Amino acid sequence: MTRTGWIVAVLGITSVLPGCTSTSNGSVAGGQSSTASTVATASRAASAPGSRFRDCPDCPEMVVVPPGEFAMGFDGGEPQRYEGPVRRVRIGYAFAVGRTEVTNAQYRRFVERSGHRTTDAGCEVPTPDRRALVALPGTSWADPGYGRPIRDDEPVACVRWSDAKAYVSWLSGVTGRRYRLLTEAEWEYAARAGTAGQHTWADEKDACRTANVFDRASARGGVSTTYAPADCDDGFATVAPVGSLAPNAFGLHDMIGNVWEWIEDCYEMPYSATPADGSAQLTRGCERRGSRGGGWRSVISRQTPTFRGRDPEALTSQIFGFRIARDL
Ligand SMILES: [Ca+2]
Repeated sequence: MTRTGWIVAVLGITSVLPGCTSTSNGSVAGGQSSTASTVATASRAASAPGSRFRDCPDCPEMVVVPPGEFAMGFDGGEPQRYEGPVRRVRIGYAFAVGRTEVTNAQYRRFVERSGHRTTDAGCEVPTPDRRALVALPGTSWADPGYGRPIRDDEPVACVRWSDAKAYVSWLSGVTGRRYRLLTEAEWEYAARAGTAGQHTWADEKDACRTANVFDRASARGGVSTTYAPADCDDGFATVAPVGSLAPNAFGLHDMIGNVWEWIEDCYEMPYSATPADGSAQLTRGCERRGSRGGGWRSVISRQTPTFRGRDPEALTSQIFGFRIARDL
């Protein structure tokens, strides 16, 4: 695991944020002025790596991620799931990434205010013998089949790719800012936060410091699967409230683990003419969309920055949610 110098440089940066954007401690910076000087100041502050902001009191908290270059992918992977070839990607712009996955409270607000219609097809959960997945009638984002009520601060789950797209479209409308899903390259860049190689940790025993995975806590809590738990203990048997574990070097929580995160790209394997500038691949393999990062019930070998989930847009799964990005 290696880190580049500029990542060290962004750590610990705090900022005063622009206009009526609220800061991470909940206060409101600036007044109502719209003078040119205020806007310029705002523009500089908003692009400082590590800055946190919200575009409204109820909006997801965002973190500014710096431009950079990285080696994307891994020269290996499961059969039929090659994660390479490793390719150089240069993201020449700063952008903002949700500090956490989108929460149940945030998603509920969207549904209530927009009137968005969600699916009633049932959410995919494991069968009792854990050997298959079925859409369980009556389950939905409001009841993902945990056997208990959801918490507001848990990541929303059981959302389709199209639900995630509807959310960012709605949020863009209410804030006047361009919210969107992360591209596959942006997601991997943000998840790596300067780390290189197949994993974001040097040793599996360290995975649970930053990632809620299928682990000893899961086994202790009665979650059974057909694979062995990770050799660590994150303290959460199932889904965890967002931000419960340590952030990565960009200040982002749960990039690995907790819930899988829908991304913008269509799934093409292996990478071929995939853009190398951070933009999305939207022309090939669009019968499936990408999902990244693993989840609380997933095998540890898939909890990497390079493993590439691929699923139909209409899939709803108990372990699938999303994270958002915003242009600066
Ligand atoms: Ca866990």
